[in-house]
Amino acid sequence: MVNVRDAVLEALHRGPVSGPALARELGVSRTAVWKAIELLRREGYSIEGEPRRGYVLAGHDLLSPYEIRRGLGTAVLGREVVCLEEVGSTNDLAKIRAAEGAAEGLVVVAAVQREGRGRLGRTWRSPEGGVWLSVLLRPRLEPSRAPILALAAGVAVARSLKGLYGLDARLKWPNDVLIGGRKIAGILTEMGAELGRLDYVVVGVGVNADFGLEALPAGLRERATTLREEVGGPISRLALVRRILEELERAYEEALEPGLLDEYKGLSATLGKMVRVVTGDATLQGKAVDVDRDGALIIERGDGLVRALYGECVHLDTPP
Ligand code: BT5
Repeated sequence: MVNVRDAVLEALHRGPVSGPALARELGVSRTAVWKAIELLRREGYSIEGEPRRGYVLAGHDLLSPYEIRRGLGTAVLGREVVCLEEVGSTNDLAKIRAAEGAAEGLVVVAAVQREGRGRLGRTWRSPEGGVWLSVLLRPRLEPSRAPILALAAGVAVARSLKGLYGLDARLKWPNDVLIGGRKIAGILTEMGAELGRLDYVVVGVGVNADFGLEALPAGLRERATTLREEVGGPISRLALVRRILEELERAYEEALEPGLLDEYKGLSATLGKMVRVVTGDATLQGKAVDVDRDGALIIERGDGLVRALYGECVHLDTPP
């Protein structure tokens, strides 16, 4: 038996259609069509009834597994999609699902995160209107090579913002995404390893998308920006989620090729700058001169070259 709701939704996506025509096409009663329309309206779809054209699906930005997967150009990412109105952190949920054995390609999306996380125990503000998502990967990689996936994710987000909005995103090492020096997106990569083997990598991506700066705390507004501010109009989270998944899949496939690292370096806002990188026990200061194949930042000091594998990077010649 056809699921009338799904069939009606699919038909509405194709274009305006009258109730009687829909009923005929689906082989169900007009009441069944009408009930499906009401159900979809309650779910949040805006469906107008126009005298001549029939039912018309108006613009919407619903984050649902069906909408995200519809026309999604990926083979692996998004094989399973979980959408939530609210969650603590999409990364935490993806990690729980990873431990339970979920397959590669799981995507978790939330409209709001109550406890969005940044790197090194920091907080990530995640108000309504943003794109907050996590992707589960199960790469065949040495754990020590995992950081390269974080760089690849940065490249993927930069490509998405360029492709959809023509914005010139730059990457602050390791992978803050900046527009005009202000942070628009952040990436949190977490891994699970066992016996020297990577079990999973969860790539969490947060993009300040369809909200204004006033939704962020005053202390962040100087250093942050959002797509709504940059583009000057509403942003479709749905289109952005799809694009990010497509670009993530592509960058993930290319992660081990030298071209990706070159592209990362070309997008870098850090290389060539004087930086200070605070790692757990050391502070490294000097000129950022390179990023190596493990994703480490190479810093030139008076006494030679040093590597920073992780840490908080501050650009010293521009305001942080
Ligand atoms: C990051 O950390 O930039 C990684 C952020 C990853 C967020 C995604 S959302 C989906 C997934 N689920 C999660 O729980 N997390 C991931 P870091 O480099 O540590 O930057 C954190 C710092 O950025 C904070 O200390 C603030 O200064 C600043 N910040 C916080 N929220 C921000 C926002 N919405 N926009 C710009 N800057 C922000």
